[in-house]
Parts: sequence; structure tokens; C-alpha cells
Amino acid sequence: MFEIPETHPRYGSLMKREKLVAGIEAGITSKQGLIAHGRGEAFDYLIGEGTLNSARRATEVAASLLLVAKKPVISVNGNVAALVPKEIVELSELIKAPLEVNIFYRTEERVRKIKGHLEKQGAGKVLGAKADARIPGIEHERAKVDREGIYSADVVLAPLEDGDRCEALVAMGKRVITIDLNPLSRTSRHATVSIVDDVERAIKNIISVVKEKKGKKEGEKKLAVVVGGYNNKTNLREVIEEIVNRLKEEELILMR
Ligand code: PTJ
Repeated sequence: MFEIPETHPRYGSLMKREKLVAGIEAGITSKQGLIAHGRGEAFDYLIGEGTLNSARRATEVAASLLLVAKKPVISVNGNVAALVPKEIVELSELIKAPLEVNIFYRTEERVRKIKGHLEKQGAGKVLGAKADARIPGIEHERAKVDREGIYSADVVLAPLEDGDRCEALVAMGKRVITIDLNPLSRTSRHATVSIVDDVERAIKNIISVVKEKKGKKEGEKKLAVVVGGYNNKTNLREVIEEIVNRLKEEELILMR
């Protein structure tokens, strides 16, 4: 990894790039993953590189949904594996949800390497290699899923998801939680719960809300009320409102 001094004003952001470059060198992340991350960075700049209040609300709903789920599964691609491997393993244990490697630029070698990388971080069962089922209506490689994993899950957490697959999963009757910095993406618009936040911040926040709710022993009824009272479109409108208000404040600062 290229050495970035911790005093650099953009240390956090540059380290994420380093993790992705290391992911490519290890055969985990796709080259296209860098381009996708760049798009995410641009949105993160507009967001202010911090968690919006609307994203916090979506995170609380996502955590509740994962806790009431009968069969939750966490979908892992090359960017997620490079950026938050420890955190997704921790979350998977907390909510008793298996991890499933599911990638757009699929090669069996990359699936194997991502699986090995997650296992090194302590993951138990990692699905995705078998790929013995297909998501109806999807022709690309992300249609390939495990029958005992994403195919039969009731709730799928899919950070950095592809829009058409998100739509297809919802059409199968699943509830889909996504993490995507772009509030205008097809994924954000079609998911059951869209967390418009950086994947590192979002996964850490989900973990802390899950721990809090488990600590308080919140019952299924209370969690279901949180989920039932949520409207994703309304939340996305609030995201955009927060971004616009922030940009207006920035403009005022420039004029001073
Ligand atoms: O590992 P693979 O083969 O599955 O490939 C993964 C990528 C991400 C390359 C693939 O799924 C892809 O091409 O995705 P898209 O369609 O470019 O969508 C990625 C979305 O994730 C975009 O809307 C980005 O804004 C968003 N994004 C990028 N980086 C982050 C992010 N969202 C949250 N946190 C990030 N760090």
C-alpha cells in the first residue's frame, strides 16, 4: 500500500482508494470497481463525507429489518470485500446471516479469492461458489445465486447493488436493503430501504444500531413498527433536501 501520512487532510478518503487498489492486486476487486468508487466519491463530496440524518433514519430501519428477518443474507461484491471485510463478518455473526459472494464481473477465481479473504477475517459459512439458482429476469452474472442463500432469503442486504437486480429481487418478494451514495440510482429508487451513505460508515452504523437494539432486547413487534412506518421514497426526498440545503450553506460561505 502507498503510504499516506495520517496528517493528510484527506487521509480517510485516500486510504479507501488504497484498500481498493490492494483489492485489485489481490484479485478481489474488479478494475471497474475503481470507477464505481469514483462515482461514489463524487456523491460523498456533495453529502459532506458524513452520515446524513436521513441516512441515520434509514439505517435504523435497516437494522430493525435485519433483526426481524427470518432468513437474512448479506451479498458481498469486490468493493465491499476490499473496504469492509472485518465489519461484514462481524455483522453476519451478529444477525446470524450468511455472507454470499455475488459479483457482476464474475470469474470463479475471483469468487474463490473473495471467499478466502472473508474466511481469513473469521467468516464461517461463505456462500456463492455453488451458484445453483438464478434470479428470474436477469441475464448478467449477478443472476447466479445460491439456492440456500440469496435465492431463498427474505431480506437481502446488498451494498453497492446493481439496479436491475435490486428490482428483480424485490419482484421475487424479498425486502432489499442497499447502501449506495447515489440517491438517484435505480438501486436507491427500487430498494425497500436505501441507505445513502458510504459503505464503511453505513456498515459500522448498522452494527452499532443492531447492538443497541439487541442490548435493549427490543421485541419483534417494536422492530416491525419501525419497519412498517418507513417510506423509502419519502426518505430519498429528504436525502436530496439535505444535500441541497448543504450546498446552499456552502454557497453562502463562498459569498462571505
Ligand atoms: O465486484 P463486482 O464484479 O460485483 O463489481 C462491483 C461494481 C461496484 C464495480 C459493480 O457492481 C458496478 O459496476 O456497480 P455500479 O453499477 O457502478 O454501481 C455502484 C454504485 O455504488 C454507484 O451508484 C456508486 O455511487 C455507489 N458507490 C460507489 N462507491 C461507494 C458507493 N456507495 C457507497 N459507498 C461507497 N464507497
